[in-house]
Amino acid sequence: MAKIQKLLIANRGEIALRIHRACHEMGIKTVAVHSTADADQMHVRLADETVCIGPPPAGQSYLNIANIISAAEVTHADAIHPGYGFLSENAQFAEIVESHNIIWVGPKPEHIRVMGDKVEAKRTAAKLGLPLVPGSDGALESVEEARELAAEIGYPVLIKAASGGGGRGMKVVPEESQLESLMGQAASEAKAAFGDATVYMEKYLGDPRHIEFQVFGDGEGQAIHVGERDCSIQRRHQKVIEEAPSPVISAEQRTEMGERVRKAMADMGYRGAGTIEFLYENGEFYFIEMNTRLQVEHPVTEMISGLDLVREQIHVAQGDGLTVRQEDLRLFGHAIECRINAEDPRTFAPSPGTVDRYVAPGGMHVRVDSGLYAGYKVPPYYDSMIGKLIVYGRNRDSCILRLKRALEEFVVSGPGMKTNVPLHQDIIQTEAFRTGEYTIKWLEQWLKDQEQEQA
Ligand code: MV4
Repeated sequence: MAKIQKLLIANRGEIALRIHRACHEMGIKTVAVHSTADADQMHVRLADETVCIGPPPAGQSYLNIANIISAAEVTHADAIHPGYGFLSENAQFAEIVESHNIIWVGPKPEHIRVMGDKVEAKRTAAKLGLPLVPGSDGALESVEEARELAAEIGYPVLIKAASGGGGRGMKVVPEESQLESLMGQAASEAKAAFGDATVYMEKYLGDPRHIEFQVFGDGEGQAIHVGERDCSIQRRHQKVIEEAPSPVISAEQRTEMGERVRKAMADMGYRGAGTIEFLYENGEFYFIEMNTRLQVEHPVTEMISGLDLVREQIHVAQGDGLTVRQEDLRLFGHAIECRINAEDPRTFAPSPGTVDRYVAPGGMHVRVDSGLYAGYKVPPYYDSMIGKLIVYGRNRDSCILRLKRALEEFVVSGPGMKTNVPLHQDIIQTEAFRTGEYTIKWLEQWLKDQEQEQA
């Protein structure tokens, strides 16, 4: 298969820069597409060619399929990388890209589609031998069916939207008397939000961790896993800090579950990067979803594996297969990522503005993925993440010491601009973070406690 000569980056911000960097290291030219609000982005300045694809609202630019395909045609780009968010998990976009004989740097469209439907995803995962949360085998057809099933698995149960994900359209049902009404609410909210009222049921896990495995397939039956990440430190379904490996997973558990997800991806003929998400409670893994894209937190996996995941994606997309075999992969040390957001560290209100001072931390084992520079104007139209700080250490304790030092060096300021750097400094000092004994509920509870103390 032909080598990619020129790749169009269908994204913005730090991930667009991340993709540009991998391309230039591989001798691939880049095309940056951007909205009118993003003409001054770092990756736009660095790209070989640029095309403005529309006004600031994403619906008219980064989600505008016709404009993006046109940009690829006029620049003769032979590949498109979607990054994360925007069109990255849009199976129809993937099909359109391929139908224009442009290489899609992503999974097969049919796999994107299957995993986008949470009911189909669970069915597929079960067939592939992954452990599920006890629950309905597919969609709930009636309240009677739901009532019988809930009695069987025991309350509390959770009603989820088949087209949901990211926590939208979920209802915890504490007892039978509330089942009918909450199931109705879940279905109508799902219909309003996703145009699909399909819901399913799971046993509600009270206080699990969110642990996800990085996987990669060549699309022809070869696959690898690159260990797990712990993403339990989150607020309102937005991850705040991620780390690899998880502080609570043993080498034996990693090998065992890693081999199961690797084999699952090999058996389905999965192509490209993927993430298998589990809830983890009382020593057990429960599959919940699969993401068919590169994720924000991929650098922590890169730090402990030495693998360049974007390079790997490009290799697989152009038909060169994976650069490593499972038996050649070694995971070593510990990595932690802090998402740096332009927001008030107390209220979480977005805080866009013009950066007048920017000093990124550096030194050994410190990585900053960000397109920031002094003079850059953070636009108000997109999400507030302006960069990521990723730090490596030989073990978790040394990683945390280095992270503290790196956060001390971080300077981002501008008139009226705030960042969550102070929040990260506070979180990493806590007992729960230091010991690694946190779950998905911990951050929100800790923030509440902090507010109480301030009051
Ligand atoms: C759950 C759960 C408890 N029990 N499923 C939220 C987002 C979606 N990916 C799945 N989610 C959850 N599913 C069962 N059966 C709790 C959550 C959940 C959660 C999961 C991962 C990370 C953060 C979370 C925050 C709240 C709820």
